[in-house]
Amino acid sequence: MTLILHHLGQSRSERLIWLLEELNVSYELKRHSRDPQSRLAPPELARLHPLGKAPLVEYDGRVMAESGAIALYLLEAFDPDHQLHPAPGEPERSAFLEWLHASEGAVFLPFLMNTYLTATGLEDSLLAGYMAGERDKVLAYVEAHLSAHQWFAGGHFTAADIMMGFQMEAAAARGVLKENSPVHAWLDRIRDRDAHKRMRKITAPVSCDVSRRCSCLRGPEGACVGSERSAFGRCCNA
Ligand SMILES: N[C@@H](CCC(=O)N[C@@H](CS)C(=O)NCC(=O)O)C(=O)O
Repeated sequence: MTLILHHLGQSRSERLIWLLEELNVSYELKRHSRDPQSRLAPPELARLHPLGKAPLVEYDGRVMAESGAIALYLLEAFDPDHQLHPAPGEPERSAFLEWLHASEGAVFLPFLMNTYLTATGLEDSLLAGYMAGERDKVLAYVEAHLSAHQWFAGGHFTAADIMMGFQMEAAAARGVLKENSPVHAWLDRIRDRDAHKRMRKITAPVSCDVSRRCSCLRGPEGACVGSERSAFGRCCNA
């Protein structure tokens, strides 16, 4: 039975490519491109799942959405020895679960809102001020945690690091991390993993010069008309 992962360029589906690479599971990757103007997912995804977002996984006759839920599902199916997810009752289980879910919850929201508020010219609004405060609080928590622990679950690399990776790489690329932030050393550690390197090769857009940083050229409607600086500082036209 083939496992199919639907991947959208520059999206959270990177997490699941990385996880599947860590697990050494064979899978089929179906790539989808964002609409160049709206940056939304193409209609093919809405034909598979009502929310029409990525990632989506097709497996065992089912279509599943939500990166965190998919990650747990894949771990239950393909990580029987609990190499990447502490078993119930293990001491690192609670931190593993907290960070696995915080990546889409407490951590993601302020960053996402910040992007939307800036894109719509509301960066000086009351809401933007509140969200900046939430983002700083979240980052301070992440930094305190990574000052005391090598990995998000504690002493071992787990899928919680994979889930947090997408957000922390974006934070680094946007320049919101302090120079002495312990997140930098953690980023070095995750980027040193073979499966992460394979994921980066798989996700690099074809028209992307990964060594060059570009600025986004915006047209009159604010839409990107030229090379766009992606969340990871790469130059992408895809
Ligand atoms: N909470 C969901 C979020 C899914 C989501 O919003 N995916 C974005 C990509 S990062 C997407 O598909 N955006 C395109 C769209 O909304 O049309 C998850 O973790 O999978």
